[in-house]
Amino acid sequence: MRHKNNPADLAGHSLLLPARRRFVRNAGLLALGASPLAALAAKPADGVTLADGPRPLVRYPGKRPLVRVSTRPPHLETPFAAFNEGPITANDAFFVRYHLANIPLSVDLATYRLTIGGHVNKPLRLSLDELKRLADPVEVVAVNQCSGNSRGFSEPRVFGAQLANGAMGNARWTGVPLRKVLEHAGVKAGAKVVTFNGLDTPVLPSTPDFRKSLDIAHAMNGEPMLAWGMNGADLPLLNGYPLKLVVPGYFGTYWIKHLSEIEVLDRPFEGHDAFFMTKGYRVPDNDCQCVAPGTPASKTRPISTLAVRSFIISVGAGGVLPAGRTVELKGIAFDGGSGIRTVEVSVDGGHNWQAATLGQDLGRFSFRAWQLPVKFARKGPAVLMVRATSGQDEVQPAMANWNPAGYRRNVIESTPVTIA
Ligand SMILES: Nc1nc2c(c(=O)[nH]1)N[C@H]1C(S)=C(S)[C@@H](COP(=O)(O)O)O[C@H]1N2
Ligand SMILES: [Mo]
Repeated sequence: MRHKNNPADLAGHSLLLPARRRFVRNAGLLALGASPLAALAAKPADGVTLADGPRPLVRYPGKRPLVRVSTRPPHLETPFAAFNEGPITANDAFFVRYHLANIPLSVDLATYRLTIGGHVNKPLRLSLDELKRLADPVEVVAVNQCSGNSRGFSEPRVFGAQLANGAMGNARWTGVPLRKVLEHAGVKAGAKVVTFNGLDTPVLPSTPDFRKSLDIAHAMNGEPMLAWGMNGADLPLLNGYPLKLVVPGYFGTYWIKHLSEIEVLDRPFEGHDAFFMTKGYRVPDNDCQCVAPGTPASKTRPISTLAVRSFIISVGAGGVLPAGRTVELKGIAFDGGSGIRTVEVSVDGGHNWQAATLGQDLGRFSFRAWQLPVKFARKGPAVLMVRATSGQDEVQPAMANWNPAGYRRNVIESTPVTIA
């Protein structure tokens, strides 16, 4: 059976489905503007029709029309053309992903508190203002990408939300390093992992809460951040207002939204609460994080860093480019934190490659813009391709790596166009 509306990112798990009923009650509030824009509902919003059918644009509070993946809970993709606006993704265009139907529809800062507890000397209970005063604010530009971004192109198909390429975005995050907050609480010797939870909850006790964990060394290395600012504004509600864990270089699954609870453990994170670490969001435990297409993975580990990727965004599949004139091809590239070394473009289906010019460096966790002027001599069909190499010499594969959950896709993209 296809899990057409299954909100889970998890291959083959339908346990979250009962959570829908509660959302129906909430839907009237949050989704005031969520009725599909009638005129747009019939045709795909972004030229992509995956096997689940057309993907209409829908409008939610604080958002421009986004591509609907599912509504309960909201799962929305950025229309791909929005990436053409520059290497920073606008807040109102940023994708939205939830696992649990009971999501906060508003957060009152008068009562909101972040608790830090567990294996610490001094448990903390902080208002947002207290958190902001705890340390000097820092900023990082970093890509938040869903593990299942582009999953819908997996061949053979895999379970889970059938995503195209819009479950990613790049923003300037403002907050305080997680390390500073943990230092204030005083992590005790023997600490192993730090767990994170947000204000959204499951409807049924049998549904695990959405909690994630980081090893203590990672939590303390200065990179993970508790962010309240996104591109100079408050976080949009749907992206985790008032506070989000930002884990630069790591997949979005770790970036807990509406962050309200941090707990330090002196033991491994296990059991029902650890479902999204021990059962979900796992990849084959090997270098390519892949298996032969259609086969199960015998040994898995939690997903971690982003794979190197690049996209052409100035023209999409089926686009038309002029012959005999210079055309500026533009796009983006990113990886899990070593930065982008080179971007190469082919306009002849992968026979010849030319180096593109890289745009401004916004930091090693950011989208890196690229551009390349090209001239097509002949009219007719052409296949454009783009391939990035990371700072640690990771190159995108020519053939897609496959795994049962469709995670971490980073195959070299091909864009068929017509030269006219
Ligand atoms: N509280 C909470 N945080 C969460 C999730 C969630 O379901 N609940 N989903 C995670 C996943 S899998 C992704 S891809 C990102 C998406 O972030 P965004 O909705 O801000 O784009 O949020 C992460 N943080
Ligand atoms: Mo995700």
